[in-house]
Amino acid sequence: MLKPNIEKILNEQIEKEGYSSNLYLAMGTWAEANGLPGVAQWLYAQSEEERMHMLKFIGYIAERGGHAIIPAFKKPPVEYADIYKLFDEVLKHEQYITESINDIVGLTLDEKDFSTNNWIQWFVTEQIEEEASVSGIIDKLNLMGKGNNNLYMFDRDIMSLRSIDSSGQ
Ligand code: OFO
Repeated sequence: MLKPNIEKILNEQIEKEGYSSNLYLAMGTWAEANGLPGVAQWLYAQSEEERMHMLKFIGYIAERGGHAIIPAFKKPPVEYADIYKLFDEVLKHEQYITESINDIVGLTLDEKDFSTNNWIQWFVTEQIEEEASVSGIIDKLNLMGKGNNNLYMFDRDIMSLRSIDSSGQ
């Protein structure tokens, strides 16, 4: 059985992962509306991955005899100043998620819940990869500069990085 405060923090993470999924979906529709189909595809794949993360939390809570609660999700932003601002927001959001995963790790240690501590390690590794991948995209954007031609190239390039049928792993 999960201790109540562990179940609570895992349930809070369901909301964060589900919001992440909706956030990237909304960012994807912005990218599509602004002529960036490659960026949109990357964001839609990212959104799928976040949904898989949410499902992992739901599955784990159930497996440990808890009750996973599906919350209401707040509406993500609709507009972005430009693609640079959008990816800055993606990075900031991933850093926020990393902090919340670290808070879960901290609580599992305080509570000596070594099973959950072991389980959550997958997310610790995942966050390192996600932050590195978004930082890499921001570096590329900065390297390319702000011209429209460069943005077209960037959009083509990012399309090759991810596809919508990502496994979510
Ligand atoms: Fe992108 O983060 Fe989930 O965990």
